Amino acid sequence: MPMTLTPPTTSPRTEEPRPVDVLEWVHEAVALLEPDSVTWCDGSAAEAQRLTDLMVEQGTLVSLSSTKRPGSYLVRSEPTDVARVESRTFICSSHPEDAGPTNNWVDPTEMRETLRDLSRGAMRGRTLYVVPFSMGPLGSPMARSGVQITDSPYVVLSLHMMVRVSTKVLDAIDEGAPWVKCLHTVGSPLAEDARDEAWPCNDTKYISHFPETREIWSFGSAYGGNALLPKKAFALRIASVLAREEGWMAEHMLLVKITSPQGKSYTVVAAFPSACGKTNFAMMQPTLPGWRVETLGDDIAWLAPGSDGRLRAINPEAGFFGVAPGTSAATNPVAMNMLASHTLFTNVAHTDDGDVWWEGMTPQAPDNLTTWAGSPHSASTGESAAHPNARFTVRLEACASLAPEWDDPEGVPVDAIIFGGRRSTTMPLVLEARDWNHGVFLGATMASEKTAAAEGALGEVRRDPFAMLPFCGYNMGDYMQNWIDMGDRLRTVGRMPRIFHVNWFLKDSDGRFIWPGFGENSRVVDWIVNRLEGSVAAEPSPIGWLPKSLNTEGLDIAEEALEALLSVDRDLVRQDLEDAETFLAQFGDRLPARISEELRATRERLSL
Ligand code: OXD
Ligand code: MN
Repeated sequence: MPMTLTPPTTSPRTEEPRPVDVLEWVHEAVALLEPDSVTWCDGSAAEAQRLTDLMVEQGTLVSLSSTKRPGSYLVRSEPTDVARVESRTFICSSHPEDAGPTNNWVDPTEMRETLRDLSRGAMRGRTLYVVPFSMGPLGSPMARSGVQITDSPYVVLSLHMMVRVSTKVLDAIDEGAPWVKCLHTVGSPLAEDARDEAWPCNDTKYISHFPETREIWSFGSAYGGNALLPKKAFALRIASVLAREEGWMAEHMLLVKITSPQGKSYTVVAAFPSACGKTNFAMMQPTLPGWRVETLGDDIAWLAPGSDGRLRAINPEAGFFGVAPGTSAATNPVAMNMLASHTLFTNVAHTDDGDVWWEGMTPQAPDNLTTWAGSPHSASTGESAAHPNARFTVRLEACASLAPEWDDPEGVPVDAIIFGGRRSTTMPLVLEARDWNHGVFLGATMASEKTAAAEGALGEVRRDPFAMLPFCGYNMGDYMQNWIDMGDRLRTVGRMPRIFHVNWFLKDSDGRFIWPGFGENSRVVDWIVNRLEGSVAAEPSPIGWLPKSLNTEGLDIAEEALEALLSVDRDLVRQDLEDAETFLAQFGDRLPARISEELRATRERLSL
């Protein structure tokens, strides 16, 4: 059983440092939520073991085979709680225009009242865990502190792997470090003597952000970004607000170190919408000889100008919460190796010999599978065995391709920024922006076909500026301006990263992918690095610089396929620009003038 303390309203202070304002906040939470007990977490291995034992006993965790998946567990969520719920995600700034047209806005006072009413007694019968954590290496000038309160031991165990949980954060807060309040409840009080469910949650869900007071309040879900508040809620939504105020950027980006055959290393960040292969790119095994990709992060990067004026990046997270389906020895061998042990799997299928399986892991589903929903799998019905948004949670350090700089408090200097999305037409395999502001325009007008990471119809194209549409904590027009301002700042003091756009997902008229992707994307990396080094020429197009050619040595690809990958269809681009223009119009006078100028310039180039 986990160690419990009596609620701090009555308990004496223990020897652990408990900053007064954290204590006050915990007291308030205890008075409102009425948990049975309070546990202050320290992120230790012993604590992880206690939580694991507790959840195995409660039936939340299923132990996997100690020979097939040592130290690993399977969790099945409620079928109603399987993904981030953007429709229940709110930005509660005082003024609606500060949340902007792409966020759900509710007045902060009203939202607090709603949440207070819902939360009264919501933790009855449960333990309230207090989890102090650092986003970024402890002590880094780029790191930020937070404390999550939660009644979900699954969330605590996940946070152990995903962020740096440490009581040292309480020391830092005690010494005055600012911190973000992350309050979470599954919203499912437990009646006395009632048996708990394996995945308690509530049909009513709110994931609410109060950017002005740096608070997050999440009710009703235990899944992913809804509940693991340091990730999307803090490191993107609240951090994007902090970043704008403090002159940096919080981005939905993977972060990698790329080394060329000549031994020169470059750092690249890339923003792709959810489930567009960020983890695969972050762990790429280049097929082109001599190239090496090392992983720094697969989802979030914080970028700030360093003392030398160059843009530097850290990964604020310490683990992966990746989409399992589609991951295989062919698509991502590094991830498969990383998931061999000490992994928490959520909503994958269970094999009869105590292992896990998901669609795409092997061509054929094994016999006698149990689905993510806990029923026998019948391949003939076409029903998927793993949920399409099934996840793995694992520490960064389990990744064999992890770059040694991953924990560097100074971060790494950024050489190139890549935007991209899942487009079956319109956007070529790769292009380079004409300059920073044009690159910002490409980011601002990015679009992608929908995937399972969020609600909505699969396949539908949506504009997703900078892959931040669900994650920007303020008006997206102001966010675009922050990008323009960063360019102005970097231009005067440092070396600017160059900006590119990629699309691995082009399809032919029969609906088949034209580009093989995965390790073959190293051919695109080769072009990008050659551009950085000034060693390849490029061809102008209305939407940016296109490769004149690509290194296709050893790749079996038809001439016309390559032509389709490296050219633009002006009619499609024109239609796309119209759609982008309609999208951008919603920002009204918050749309930066320089974005409008880029739109006009693109239209002009198209009419030439
Ligand atoms: C994620 C997402 O989980 O973007 O990373 O949805
Ligand atoms: Mn993501």
